Amino acid sequence: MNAAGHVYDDSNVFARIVRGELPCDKVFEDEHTLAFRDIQPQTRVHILVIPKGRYVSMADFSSRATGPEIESLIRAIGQVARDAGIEADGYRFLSNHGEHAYQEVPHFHVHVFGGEQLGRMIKPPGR
Ligand code: DGP
Repeated sequence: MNAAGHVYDDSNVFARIVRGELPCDKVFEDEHTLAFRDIQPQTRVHILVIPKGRYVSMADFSSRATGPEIESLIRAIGQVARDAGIEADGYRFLSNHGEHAYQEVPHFHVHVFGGEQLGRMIKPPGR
């Protein structure tokens, strides 16, 4: 358990990508951050931006990450959107945190969606 009370699972798929044990379609990398295409894209452009550090979720990252790690991740989101050519028409970035948001991979990640009309914000099931 880390200082924020989160248990990081080193066998999660993004940990394995960061360690180079699994391949990814990389679009950006610097000292702190990696970005690659989602394996099951939900929009024409669907990129995942992740810290290289061992952070479970937004709660963990926002409470424990260093300033340079946070700056790198935020700048990377903007950079991958620019590089993917989706800045002018617009894009959406979001992060699923925990059970209510259906977070599947327990390594903090930000989705970047674009390349088409995205519609309005997602409605919860049944509403
Ligand atoms: P979330 O539900 O927010 O935890 O989203 C997890 C995303 O990760 C989902 O869109 C599919 C993607 N994903 C899962 N496994 C892999 C993988 O091995 N490679 C890549 N590139 N993406 C993956």
